[in-house]
Order: sequence, then C-alpha cells, then structure tokens
Amino acid sequence: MPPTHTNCPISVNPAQTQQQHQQNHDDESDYKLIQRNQPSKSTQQIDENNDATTSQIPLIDRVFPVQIVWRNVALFTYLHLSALVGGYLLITGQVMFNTFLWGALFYFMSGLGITAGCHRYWSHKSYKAKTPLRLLLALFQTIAVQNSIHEWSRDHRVHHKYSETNADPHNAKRGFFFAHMGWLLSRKHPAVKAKGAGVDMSDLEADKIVMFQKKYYLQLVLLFCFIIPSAVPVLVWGESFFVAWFFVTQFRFCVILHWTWLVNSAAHLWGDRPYDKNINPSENKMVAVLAMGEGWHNYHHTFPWDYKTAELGFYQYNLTTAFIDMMAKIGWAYDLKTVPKNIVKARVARTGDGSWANDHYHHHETSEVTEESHVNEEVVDHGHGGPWGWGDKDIPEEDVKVTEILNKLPSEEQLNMNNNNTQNLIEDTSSSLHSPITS
Ligand code: ST9
Ligand code: ZN
Ligand code: ZN
Repeated sequence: MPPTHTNCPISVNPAQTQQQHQQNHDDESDYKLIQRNQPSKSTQQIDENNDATTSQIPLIDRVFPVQIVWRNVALFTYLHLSALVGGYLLITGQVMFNTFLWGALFYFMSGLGITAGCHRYWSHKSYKAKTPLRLLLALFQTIAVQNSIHEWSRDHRVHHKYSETNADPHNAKRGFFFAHMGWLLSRKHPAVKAKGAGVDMSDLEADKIVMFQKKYYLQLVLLFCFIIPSAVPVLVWGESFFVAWFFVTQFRFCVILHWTWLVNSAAHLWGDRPYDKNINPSENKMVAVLAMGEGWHNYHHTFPWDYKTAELGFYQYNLTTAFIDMMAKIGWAYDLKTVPKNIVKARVARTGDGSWANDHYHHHETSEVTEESHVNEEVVDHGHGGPWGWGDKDIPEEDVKVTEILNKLPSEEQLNMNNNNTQNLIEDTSSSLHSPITS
C-alpha cells in the first residue's frame, strides 16, 4: 500500500476517525518536544523512489503504510524452520560435542561482534580500538549477518535520535512484532530514510575496514557465516553436513537474531525506567542476560556514549563489558567513556521513575535518591530522541565535560589531552582514523 501524506505534519488517512486525528495531534505536540533538541525542524518527504522533495513526512502518526517484502518473509520462514530442526538435533543428542563447542564459539563471536563491535564501538563510539581489535570485531560482526556495519550503525544512530517515531526503523509504537522483526519484513517508512540521511556517518565512511566489509559484504557473509561454520565440523571431526548446517549455522544464527531483536521489542516496552521515565526504553534483566548486557536500555538511551551501556559493571549481566575491559587490559581498547556516579544520580533524581532506589541491580551502595526527591523534582521532558553517542555534534557540552575517560593511551598525545574531553570529542568527530592505529 503506498504511503499517504499530506502537507499537515501529521498525516491523515481518510479512514481515520476524528478521534484518531486528535490523537495524532496530541502526538504532534509530543514531537515538538523531540524537536527541541534536533537541528532541523522539517523532514523532507521522499517519494517511493527515495528521492527528496520539499513537503513534509509525518514523524508521528497512527496509520502506517505497510509494504511487505515477500523475499524476506520467505527467507526468514526458511531460517526459522531450519533453526527448529537444529534445536531438535541438539535436544535429541544428535550433535557431536566438538560441534556443540564450535557452535558455541560462533554464537559468542557473532554476539560480541554486534554488542562490542557495531553497537558500542562503531555506532556509539563509546571507546576506541586498535586495528587488531577492529579487524576481529568486523569479522565477528560479519558472522552475525545483521547487515553491514555501515547499514547497522546508520539504522541504529537514527533509532537513537528519533526513537519511537516514524524515523525510528523499528518504532516500538508500532507494536512488539514490528519492533522485533516486522521491520525487516517490510519497506522502511520514508521518514527513516529522510532523517537517516541527515545523520553523520563520516567517521564510518572514513573507516577502511567498515567500507571494505560493506563492499564485499555478501561474499564475506557466505564465507564466514555459512561456509566455514558448516564445513569445518564435517572436514575436521567428521560431523554430518546435516547437523553442521542446521545446528551450527541456522540454529545459532537464528537464536542470536532473536536475542538482538528483543532489545528493540521487549526492552522498549517492558521494564523500569529509573533514569528517564519520559522515554520508552527500559531496564530489562532477562534481555540483559540473553543479549550479553544490552538489556539495560533505559540507561543506554539516557547515556548512549557509556561503553558499559549500563550503570553497573556486573559481568554476569554484562558479558560485553567484561570483554571490553579485557581488551583494555591487553591494550587493544582504550578511551573507554563512562558517566560518573554523581551525574547518574542527579539524572535519576531529575527524570527517573523512582524505581532506581528499589532495584539493587542498578547500584552497589545504598541509594541516596529517595522517593521524596522524585516528588519534589521538576521533571524535564527530553522528548524521545537524543544524541546517538560520543561523536554526535548534538551531545550536550555539559555531558562531554563530565564524562570519565578510562584507559587512556599513555602516549604523549593522550597525556596532553588529559582532562580535556572536548578535545577528545573533536578528535573523535573529525575522525581519529587518520592515525594508523585508531578509529
Ligand atoms: C538484523 C538487524 O537483524 C538487527 C539490528 C538490531 C538492532 C538492535 C539494537 C539494539 C542494541 C544492540 C543490542 C545487541 C544485542 C546482541 C545480542 C547478541 C547475543 N538512513 O534498507 P533499504 C536509504 S538484519 C538513511 O533497502 P527498503 C538508503 O539510501 C537481519 N538512509 O530500504 C538505502 O540505500 P543504501 C538480516 C537509509 O527498500 C535505501 O534507503 N538482514 C536508511 O525500505 C534503501 O534501503 C536482513 O534481513 C537509514 N537508516 O527495504 C535484511 N535506511 O543502503 C533486511 C535506508 O544503498 N533488510 N536508507 O544507502 C532489508 O531487506 C531491507 O532493508 C528492508 C527495507 C526490506 C527491511
Ligand atoms: Zn544503542
Ligand atoms: Zn533502543
């Protein structure tokens, strides 16, 4: 069905009731709140061929054009049926032990490629990495088959800046299924493309590893996600091709996809909002465990430049933080950005929903933020969006100044920059890729 748009910033479909229209206009005022922090007021409308024209695209509306992509429906149907076969082979003991370990290795590699790689490193620039780690993360990310690093990060940056609007690729206002996987089964809303075009990607476009992976994505995926994981068990320890294909490749791939998608669906719908009650993303422990520490989503959307994506470094709920810390110990990761405790607490008092004090998973020490302080605080509504991370020009200066940067490189250059976060940010924004070892 083609999208219907009018010059009204809130689109009105003839089938809408007056009540729905009113609701849209309520949402419009919602959107104005979002706009307070956004650089441009209007969104360009793009036609079905994605060309920009001058009129507006609604960012909030209740009627969503759905254009199903049947090729994707077929591919995902095959994937899920194959994963069921793989799961059946596992629980009926038909998978050799070596094959199980091999599958687990690919599971963790692909998971970390998404969490530590294209999420915390490339999308948010929450830490820096030396070339060996960048190569490793790019390889891991390829194994996950979640689109190229470039495409994943562009969608993710626009998700942070325009959360829960039409410009959010997996807008959770469209329901659990759409946010979970429906967005991959249909054409993107024109607002995603229009707003996404304004998101700065220059850092990734200057990253040779990212651009190489984008260029040869299909070949790399075939080799690292499908051929190698399925062939090695057969050739090296005599597993049947049937088991290698359905368990190691299809089952492992499908499970990681669902744990990732839960961050967009469950962690945008259910859970506490201790840091900012005005946004949808929430703290969801189940998702945190499954998604290697990525379920503390209210914190993450509030402070997207924090490399831990959570207030605490509890490794059992945040495997990715453990991995990055380990990489920092061997010197492959550095400039780890994090938000000091007192800043977090001030934010909890200002915009939290009051659950922080009750939930001991968020903090080690006794809470100093009381219920009373919530009642007395005037809550500032930030709208839904925010800066996408450390390199975003819209990150507030105050936030940059107070950010703690851990594991700085002991080089002279770094020493000169001590306590000068703004300089660090400028370096990051203008792409530190000019240095042979960093990005
Ligand atoms: C997958 C991704 O699963 C999952 C991402 C999840 C993110 C989670 C985040 C949560 C935090 C991290 C948690 C990690 C937890 C990990 C746990 C591990 C244990 N901006 O896309 P096209 C433009 S992928 C700007 O074809 P359609 C652009 O010009 C699964 N512009 O649009 C583009 O051309 P180009 C496997 C944009 O036709 C053009 O539009 N992959 C943007 O509407 C066309 O783009 C699949 O299934 C933007 N954001 O098609 C593939 N977007 O790229 C599925 C687009 O050349 N995808 N443009 O510049 C598709 O088939 C299609 O994209 C589509 C839309 C059908 C969905
Ligand atoms: Zn994020
Ligand atoms: Zn999110």
